[in-house]
Amino acid sequence: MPRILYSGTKNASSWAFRAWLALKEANAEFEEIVVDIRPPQRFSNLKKIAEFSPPGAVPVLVDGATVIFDSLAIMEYANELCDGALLPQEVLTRARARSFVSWQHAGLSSICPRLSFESFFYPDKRAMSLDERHQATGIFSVWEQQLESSGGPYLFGALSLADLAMLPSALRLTSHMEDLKQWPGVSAWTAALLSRSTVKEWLLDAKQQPVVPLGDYMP
Ligand SMILES: N[C@@H](CCC(=O)N[C@@H](CS)C(=O)NCC(=O)O)C(=O)O
Repeated sequence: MPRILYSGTKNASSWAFRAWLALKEANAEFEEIVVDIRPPQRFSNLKKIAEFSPPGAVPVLVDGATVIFDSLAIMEYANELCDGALLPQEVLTRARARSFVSWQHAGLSSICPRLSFESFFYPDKRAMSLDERHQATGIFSVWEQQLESSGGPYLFGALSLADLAMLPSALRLTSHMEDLKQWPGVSAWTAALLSRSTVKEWLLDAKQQPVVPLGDYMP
């Protein structure tokens, strides 16, 4: 039975991006159906998703007769499909990697809704407020320390779900900073992620989509 990922508009759905990336990096075969989540069609499209998936949101993976909803569940399933290759093998390191995934899944910081995933694709970026800059630099310091302790190139050495979960936030936060001189590890980490063929494939498509404006982008 086929495996179908109901994904989202590529320059608007960071949750779909995470699930899609995990499946691709696990070398899992799947068909993709992109659900247009831009208003106004967003509402009718998501209503159709709600007919088979309780949250009525994307991403959703339909694997045979099983509906797997929520990006985190799909990412964990992708990891199992590749025999755990997307999480560290050592139990404590694995728990720590899951902390990063959970931190992101729980919202990471109040900066994320204000600098949405869509804003990464805006040709003109607004300046961050002092509070946003403070929050962003706090997150950068955590990434920098983690990269230092693992030795890189990814948060836990080899690529893991932690990198895939954090990538959309890393893109929007780094793209709003003038430079990353203070965070050489973060700079190398984002470059390593951006050079992966899976990431390139999603972003190439995302950059071809019409920009999705959000009214609350300007402070
Ligand atoms: N916790 C969910 C969040 C999914 C989510 O919010 N998806 C957005 C698109 S990126 C959506 O479909 N929103 C519709 C809604 O919330 O009604 C996940 O990780 O999959």
